Amino acid sequence: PSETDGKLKLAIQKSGRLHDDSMKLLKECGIDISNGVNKLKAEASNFPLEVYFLRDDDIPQYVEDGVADIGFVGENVVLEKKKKVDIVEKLGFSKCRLSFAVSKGVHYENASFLEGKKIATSYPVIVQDFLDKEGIKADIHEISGSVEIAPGIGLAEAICDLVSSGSTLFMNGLKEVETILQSQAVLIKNKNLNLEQQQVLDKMLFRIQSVKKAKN
Ligand code: PRT
Ligand code: ZN
Repeated sequence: PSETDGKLKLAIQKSGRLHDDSMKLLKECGIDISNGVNKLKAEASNFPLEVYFLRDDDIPQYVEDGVADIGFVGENVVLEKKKKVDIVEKLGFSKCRLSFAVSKGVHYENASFLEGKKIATSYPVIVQDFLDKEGIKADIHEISGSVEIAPGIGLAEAICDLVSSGSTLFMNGLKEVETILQSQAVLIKNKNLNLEQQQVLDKMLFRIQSVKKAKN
């Protein structure tokens, strides 16, 4: 991590499902972020924090490299990217699950259904880990979006995708059959924070925990 004037560098999503709740959490922690979000970075006016706005997929790498000291990102992304960062705190927003789904008419009893099948997913690493653990051999097709259309166009017999309400699966004639990960936004940190950076992080964590407690 760089040693610039004791400011902690936080990476958050530039736009998307995590962005608003990430900004809201900072606000609830009493941290005022001055400039708009069209910029790459912004500074807190009343806390030693600098905020970088990035694609969520890039956040684990930036934190591993120490370009950012900490980040707010989905646990699903942290596990998929397999970067060397520490998960410090669950943040309580962007809750979802990573699940297998099949066409609604298909009979699925357990994971052995997947043996020899084609699986479409944007999470090949997490899916492969699951298959290995279950001793199942299957053919993973990585696709970056619209995973839920794969069974309908004959690309795969099963998909593994993020689910929150379940309505996307339903609208595509699919049913959720197996959950392999419960996810939510988490705070990750670089493994080599110096004492000063760790102290700022501790101060921030204390506030985050107070915000979470107030909501329960
Ligand atoms: O541009 P950038 O790369 O930063 O963003 P992105 O498009 O990759 O990610 P984004 O903003 O879509 O999601 C960011 C994070 O939000 C994810 O990594 C998850 O941690 C979290 N999250 C929570 C979700 C969902 N809920 C979710 N429902 N991410 C995606 N979905 C999608 C899902 O893939 C499916 O297409 O929503 C659909 C299912 O939703 P339901 O409600 O119909 O079940
Ligand atoms: Zn992304």
